Amino acid sequence: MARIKIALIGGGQIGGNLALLAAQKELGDIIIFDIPKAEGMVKGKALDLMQLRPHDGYDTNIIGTSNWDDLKNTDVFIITAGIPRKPGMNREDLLEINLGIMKDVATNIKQQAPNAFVIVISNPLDAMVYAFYKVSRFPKNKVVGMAGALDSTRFRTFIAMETGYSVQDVTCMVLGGHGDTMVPISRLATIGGVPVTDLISPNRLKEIENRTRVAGGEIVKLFGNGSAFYAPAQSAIEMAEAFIRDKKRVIPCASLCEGEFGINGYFIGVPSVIGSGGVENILEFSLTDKEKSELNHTLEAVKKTVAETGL
Ligand code: A3D
Repeated sequence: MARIKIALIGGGQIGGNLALLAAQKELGDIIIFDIPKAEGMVKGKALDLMQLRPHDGYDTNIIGTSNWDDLKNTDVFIITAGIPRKPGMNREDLLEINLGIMKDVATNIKQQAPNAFVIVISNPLDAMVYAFYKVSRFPKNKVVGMAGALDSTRFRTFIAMETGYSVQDVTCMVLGGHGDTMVPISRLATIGGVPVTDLISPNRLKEIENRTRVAGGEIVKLFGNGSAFYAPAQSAIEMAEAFIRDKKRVIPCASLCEGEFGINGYFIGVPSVIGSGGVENILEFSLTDKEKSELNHTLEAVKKTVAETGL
């Protein structure tokens, strides 16, 4: 079988880490794509990564390019093209610039690889994945946004930090849009199967939920320039691996809802099954009245940003 071809559109902070993680997992051959002005940078990153391979013997090829023709028949795209936040900005402030970039990227991907599976990371996430879907007209199962995977791993981290127990045993999910209105579902969070609600006081849990909602901003403030990249990269790699290895992972992702959770026509964070068919299913479950109203609130925020795309 030929090796899978993975293209990273945008070779910046997240793009570089995506390349490293994809190489270490030997997910396939990797192409780091960026604009002509950044071609030297992505060629350099590719060469540096090529020289890392002999240590552990990763048999994967990595190239950098700004030529769309090199991306013909790519199997998996992960898109980070665009600009990240600066302190004081919210994700919606990125819309105008990143929308123009996403339209260009979607048009080119459609031309080069109409059957690919596409993971969008660029912000504002829920609107960017919607824009990619509208412009490319890809089937809905082949387009997904990475956000819930990251928001959930942040929630898991804070619960593990609070209790001192292993992150490995913390499971939880965050639904909704990738913004301050996201919905951490504490009711279903567990540590080794034990409900978190029995281990952490309601007030403390609320503080952890709130920290999760603004966790991206906490890092933006610390960096002073740019946003998180290690955990976002790993979150997207989990999704790409689920597709490439047909793992049927259940991961909160921005998937197109057509009636699920009462949502119609919007990409928003919901538990999604990812396998070789792309987003193969969305797992619906009963929400409490409070969770329903929080999900409606986050949906309104997503609708507002999507409306601003004019698509
Ligand atoms: P950065 O390091 O600036 O990398 C972005 C790269 O995109 C740069 O190298 C640009 O040159 C490149 N680029 C710009 N225009 C194009 C184009 N037309 N084609 C190809 N490449 C282009 O940013 P980053 O990697 O830190 O973040 C990338 C994006 O991810 C930003 O929009 C962030 O806001 C977003 N982000 C999303 C999450 C989510 O959880 C959804 C988390 C963190 C960052």
